Amino acid sequence: MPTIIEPFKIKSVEPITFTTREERKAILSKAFFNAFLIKAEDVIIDLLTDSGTSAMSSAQWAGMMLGDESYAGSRSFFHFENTVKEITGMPIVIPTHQGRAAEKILFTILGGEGKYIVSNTLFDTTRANIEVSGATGVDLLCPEGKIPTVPAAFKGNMDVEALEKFILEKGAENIPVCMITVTNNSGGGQPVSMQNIRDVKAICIRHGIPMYIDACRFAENSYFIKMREKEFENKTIQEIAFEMFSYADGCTMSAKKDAFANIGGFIALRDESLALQCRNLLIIIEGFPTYGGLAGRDMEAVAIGLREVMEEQYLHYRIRTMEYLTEKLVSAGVPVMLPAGGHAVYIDAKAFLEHIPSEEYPGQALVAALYLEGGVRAVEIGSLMFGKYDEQGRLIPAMMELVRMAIPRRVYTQSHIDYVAEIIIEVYRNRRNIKGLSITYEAPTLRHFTARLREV
Ligand code: P61
Repeated sequence: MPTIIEPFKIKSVEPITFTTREERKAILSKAFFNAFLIKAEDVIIDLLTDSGTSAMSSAQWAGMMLGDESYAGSRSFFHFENTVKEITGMPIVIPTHQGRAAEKILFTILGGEGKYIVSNTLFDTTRANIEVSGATGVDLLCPEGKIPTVPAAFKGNMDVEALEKFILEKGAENIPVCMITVTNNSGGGQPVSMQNIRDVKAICIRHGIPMYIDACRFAENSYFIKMREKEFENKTIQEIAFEMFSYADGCTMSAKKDAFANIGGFIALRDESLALQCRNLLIIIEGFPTYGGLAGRDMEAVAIGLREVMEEQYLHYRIRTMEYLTEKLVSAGVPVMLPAGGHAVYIDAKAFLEHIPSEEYPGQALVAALYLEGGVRAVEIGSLMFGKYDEQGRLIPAMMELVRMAIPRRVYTQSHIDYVAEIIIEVYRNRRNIKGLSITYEAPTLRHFTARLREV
């Protein structure tokens, strides 16, 4: 089979600045071993996130010029609204400036003390918005999703038995929403099957609980369904996505992922009275309902990107990138999440750095080592991001200690990916020399963004 090539040509480029190891050593300690505190200019390959980092297409850039910046009733809003309606089948579309604003609005209304929001796995901003409302976020991931190195087709699935049990235990009246994250970002970018979505929906209907989708990576999830669920092999991505959304009462989306936009998001809904409450809050914290914190040009970019992302040639290349990097790492013995996820490659830092306990943040130690070795910036998804303390102040570690290398969409070429593999493999060879870290400063919520650490 011929090489699967990038399905685009490069029209505009951005230079990479190179640093030496000595320089990176100083940069790392100035940034308190926190990759979020490193200047982007000091990064060679930036795999911190696939969020807002996509290269836009020439069609999107052209759309930006056509953006209608009217305060009310902008033409760009109707383009945006119609596109979301067509893809999701949902009649109500509320624009927000990014995903967490959609979450903030939804959970301010639906959350609150004594409530539980159940999920396969909530991403950190979703969880934070739920917890800020006073509600509790509950992850009910299928057992196979919790073992990084054992492959399975749909490791993002929700544990339906656990869901049923949880509802009976806490009472459906205390569970305002069940939210499925597609793909499951915190659990390795793993997909959720259509069958699982149907099963979860059936339970939700039985108990009168609305089901929502966190749709950031809906197209990547749809592609996995096409590849792995026989029933869908001849369906288009549009058809699969439409069916997925057909089971949902609503969704939130950060358009910074699968819409190839640098900013943007939305809530899509079916319930008019909930929409009214959402819009009232939107006006206070985001903006008028026909722009919700976005410029007209941003809404154009999102509308165009939402269609581009469903092109199969693109998704084929996109998913292949993750597989390609995963294969290289596996052949060198590096412990990675299997199978490859949709937007990122996840290293199992617990297995990579067996000598570093969770209390010394092996994921973050590996993030620091990757930067030092080759200027590659990754993100920890482990006990720094999700760890909590018990009453004695001891760390309650996260379920997994992962390091995510998120691949920005349409940004890096195969040689960049080859370089990343070489750096990881070199770090793996010298892994015994890596030291654990301890926290010297942390914020009360989402501490990983601003935490300061030092070597133990
Ligand atoms: C990411 F280090 N994700 O993956 P917003 N749901 C889901 C997301 O993946 C997500 C949001 C909601 C990011 C950005 C990010 O601690 C971090 O548009 C499944 O970013 O508000 C975002 O969408 C929120 C990186 C967010 C982080 C928080 O890289």
